[in-house]
Amino acid sequence: MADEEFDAVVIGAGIAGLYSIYRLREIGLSVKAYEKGDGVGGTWYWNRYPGARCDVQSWDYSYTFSEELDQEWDWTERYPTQPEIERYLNFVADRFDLRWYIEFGTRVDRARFDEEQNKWLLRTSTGGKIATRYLVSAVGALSESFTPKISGVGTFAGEQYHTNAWPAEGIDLANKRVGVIGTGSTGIQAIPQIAKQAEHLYVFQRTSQHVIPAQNHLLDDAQRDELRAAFRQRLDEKLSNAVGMSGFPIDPPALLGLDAETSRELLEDAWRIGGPVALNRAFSDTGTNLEANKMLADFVAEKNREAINDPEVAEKLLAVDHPIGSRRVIVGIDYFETYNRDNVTLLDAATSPIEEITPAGIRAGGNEIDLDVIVYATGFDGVSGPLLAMEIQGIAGLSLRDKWAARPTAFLGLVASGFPNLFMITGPGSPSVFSNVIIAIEQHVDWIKDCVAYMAEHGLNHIDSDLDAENDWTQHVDQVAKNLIVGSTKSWWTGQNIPGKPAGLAFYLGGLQNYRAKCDEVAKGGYKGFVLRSC
Ligand code: NA7
Repeated sequence: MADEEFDAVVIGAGIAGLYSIYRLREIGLSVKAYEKGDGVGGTWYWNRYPGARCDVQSWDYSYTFSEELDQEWDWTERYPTQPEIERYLNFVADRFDLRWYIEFGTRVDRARFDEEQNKWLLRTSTGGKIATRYLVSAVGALSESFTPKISGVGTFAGEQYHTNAWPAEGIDLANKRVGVIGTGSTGIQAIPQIAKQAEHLYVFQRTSQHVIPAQNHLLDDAQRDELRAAFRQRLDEKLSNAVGMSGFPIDPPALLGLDAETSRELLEDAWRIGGPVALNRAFSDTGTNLEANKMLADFVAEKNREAINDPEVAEKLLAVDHPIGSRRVIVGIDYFETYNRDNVTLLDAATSPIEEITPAGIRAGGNEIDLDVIVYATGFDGVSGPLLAMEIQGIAGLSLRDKWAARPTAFLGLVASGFPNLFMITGPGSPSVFSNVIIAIEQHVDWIKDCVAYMAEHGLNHIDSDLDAENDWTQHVDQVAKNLIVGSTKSWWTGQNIPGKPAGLAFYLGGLQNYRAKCDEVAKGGYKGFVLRSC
């Protein structure tokens, strides 16, 4: 017997969870959200490491469902910091009275679909037994952290932290020897800040990265007013392009087609603007043509080289083995300059791999580095990881882990066949964080809300995806990616950052606008590809 029953349960109170509560309440459902953290924010609640900020511009990384909200909120800088985004999400929760529906400090541990009742039965970490007709996973794509299994980890005498579980009160790094493992987006944000605090910082870099300086800046009132006035125009722009961002170049030229002077001028212009969108999207061919891609990568390396004093260090930092954009392009702030500090040492974890953790520090390439603190900036078991962290059991007792043993799949990234009435936001095969995730989330949630409303209107209460439709969609996801450079390198985008995880592109790369059109077409066609019925 369930203790409580709802029309819809939302798992997570981050960007997706908050918006789901808002929309599902709007159509009159009884809604409850469970959130393992003690506050709202999801990713932006947990990732409190020094330097944490979003690599999407603040005015794009904002909900669009309420123009009033847009007009009322003041972003202070171009790329918002974690504390500011957390404040924003708290503001949203209060502004729309959403907190009331959230049970904090409560993890959903198990979810079992009961075919007889046509309901999901949940068990929470606080012992709650909950029944719900619809289950909405808003667990986020990057909420299950990954820490590599390194022998001796338990013997270390100092402190160890994953960036995703940074204590809210901070860590005193003064007079400490700190080792950072990992140079993805997180490491590259954290390293300059940790370097300012630590006695000495050792960076264990296994793969060097393409990094584009953010050219971050504060926003003044005039800029904010301009952004506010252009709300509608910016929204139209976000809805019309592949990545859900405004100010996106509409018809960029091919880099290979330009004479040397013009291409240099455009590259320099994009560099001055900063951030990945300006450079990565300034040309039509850098995402598909390896020669054009290399030209762009060479330009980025040449510019970054200017920031590094020591040519040997520069070589290690800039010898990137993968095309630019084939994994997440990283937005940096003072990253390369940090290696000019006397208290920062770059270690090559590719040629001298980390062998073990010892009581005194890290042994790599035969050398032992003495440390007081080890920071794991080693990323996430992306997209499927947070879902599989729960025990989810669908039709005929099939576990989601077994269903996804070969590859995580779901029709449109929304519903995995055999797991009816479980809607996934940013699920595998959706555009998810490949685009501006807040716009992707709004699209997903709006679609789910419309679908549930349609079912109610038509006396239906059970939705599953058709296995053939799901398989066709997965094939389509792969087909779309075939000629693209993006996603062609091993990373968390392909699941290959996790030993033993099945490889497979986690995202639909065909563009958010095209994905939206496909979802709308499916809905208009009576939810073709889904099986809807009444139980
Ligand atoms: P990422 O991008 O997955 O980066 C993880 C980093 O950790 C990356 O540099 C890895 O090197 C490194 N890593 C992982 N295991 C090891 C071991 N055993 N030894 C050395 N180095 C290791 O995660 P982030 O948190 O930085 O970013 C995730 C997303 O958050 C990002 O894409 C944005 O969307 C926001 P590798 O490259 O695998 O050689």
